Amino acid sequence: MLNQKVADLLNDQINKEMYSAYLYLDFANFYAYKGLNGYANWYNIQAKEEMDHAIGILQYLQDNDYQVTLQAIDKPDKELKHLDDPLKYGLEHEQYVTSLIHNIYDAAHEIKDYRTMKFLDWYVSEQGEEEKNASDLLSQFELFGHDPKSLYSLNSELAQRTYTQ
Ligand code: OFO
Repeated sequence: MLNQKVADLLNDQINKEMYSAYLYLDFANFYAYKGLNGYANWYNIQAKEEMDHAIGILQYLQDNDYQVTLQAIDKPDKELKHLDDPLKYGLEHEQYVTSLIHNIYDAAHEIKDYRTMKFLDWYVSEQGEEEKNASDLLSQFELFGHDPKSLYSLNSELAQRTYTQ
């Protein structure tokens, strides 16, 4: 049986992961409109990964006999004007999600819920990778993105990303 507080936090996290997916679809949409299909591709795949994260938590709760309640997903609220806006918001957002995952981890740790801690280990590492990716995307853009030829190459590189489950 899962502790109620830990389980409720996990339940909320499903919504946060779905929101992340929605936010990244919004970023992809912005880039598609701007003609940067590589960046759009990167965020479309990121959105799929976020949905996988949500479903992973849903599955964990179901496997532990918790009755999941799905909540409404908020509208993405970032105003996107400049080409680097999604990259800046993306990094901030990943840092925020890391803090949420750590918060659940703390709650599990406090009550010696080793099963949930082990389950969350993957999410802790994943957040490390995602923060790094988000930070690399931003710094590459700041270094090279203002020159059209370099932006073309960056965009072409991001077009190569493929989705693996
Ligand atoms: Fe769900 O991985 Fe980042 O946000």
